[in-house]
Amino acid sequence: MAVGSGPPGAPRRPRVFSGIQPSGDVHLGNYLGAIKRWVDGQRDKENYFCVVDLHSLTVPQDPETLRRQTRSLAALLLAAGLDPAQCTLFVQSHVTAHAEACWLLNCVTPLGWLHRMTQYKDRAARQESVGAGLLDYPVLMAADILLYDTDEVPVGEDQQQHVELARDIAERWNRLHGETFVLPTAVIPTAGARVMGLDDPTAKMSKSQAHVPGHAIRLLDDPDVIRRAVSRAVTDSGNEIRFSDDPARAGVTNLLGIYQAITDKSERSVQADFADARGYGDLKRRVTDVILGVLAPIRERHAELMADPAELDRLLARGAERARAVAGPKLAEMKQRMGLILPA
Ligand code: AQP
Repeated sequence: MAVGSGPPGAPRRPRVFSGIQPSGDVHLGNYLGAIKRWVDGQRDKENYFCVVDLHSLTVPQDPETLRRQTRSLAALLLAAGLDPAQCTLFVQSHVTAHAEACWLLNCVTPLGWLHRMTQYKDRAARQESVGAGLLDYPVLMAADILLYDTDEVPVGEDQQQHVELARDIAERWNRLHGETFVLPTAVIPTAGARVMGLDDPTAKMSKSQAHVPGHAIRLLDDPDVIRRAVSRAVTDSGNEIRFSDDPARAGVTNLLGIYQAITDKSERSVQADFADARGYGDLKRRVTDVILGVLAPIRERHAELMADPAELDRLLARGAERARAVAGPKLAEMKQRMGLILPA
């Protein structure tokens, strides 16, 4: 069955859209908060997954590096288990409707809504000069989501506010221009929604820090690098292996959370798995084993896919074609509702 279609007369399957930026090195937080959920849920829904290269341009990029990382990320998503027969995988800039829809949505989005976004405030505070694109980032994200009549947006916790903004923009547009958009909902995983840095378990594991030794587990890291990073992860001076809300025990809770998100177990059964563990050294060894177990095949498959860039480009071209078939008519409807004339 073609992606996006169902048997004639069947009810519409829930539509899923999510994206990931090709800037920086993809880390375990990106995998557990987003990619793994995309892979696990792809059978039952109609899925659109996007390498959001236009979003990456909101901060300066080296062109050659960005091109390399865009292909590498697409290969990584396939290596992690996205199946082109179950989902539409494409590069954002290959579907020009995203940038056009962003402009139309800009014209109905109050500036104050954008100034309130916490990610904008955090990132702007870290930069000397702030481009308009950084402020506009969530409107482009709203365009990504709304063009596909998306019901569900599986993301990590840090993106929840942006999905809520997309919903607000959709509601405002529907009020001003008539019912056009489905109102999307963020789907946040119960485990892995916020993987914390190994070097500082009070701060989220983050791409912009992924180069700092010991901060992140990058999906393509060597097993030895991963072993070393986990063995040096910040914990505390105790020896009790259980989940806790105590900030002083955030390191152990983070390691248990990683183990839980990978194994899909409940907190109770994760704690049972460690009932016989001898101290934090044992905890770290077992967490390393499950991480390596899931990442080793991904690394191997990624290398195979990268060895055939022409096939990868063909897959992405097919994905973009399928995405255009959905986004194009929605953009035309937006233009028509705003009073633009369509070319003859
Ligand atoms: N630490 C995390 N835990 C769980 N989920 C996370 N995500 C990001 N960090 C974590 C989720 O990964 C998806 C893709 O994110 P993105 O492409 O928007 O990522 P980013 O913003 O480039 O990456 P970082 O690491 O968040 O970068 P920094 O912090 O450097 O700006 C999203 O669903 C996101 O929620």
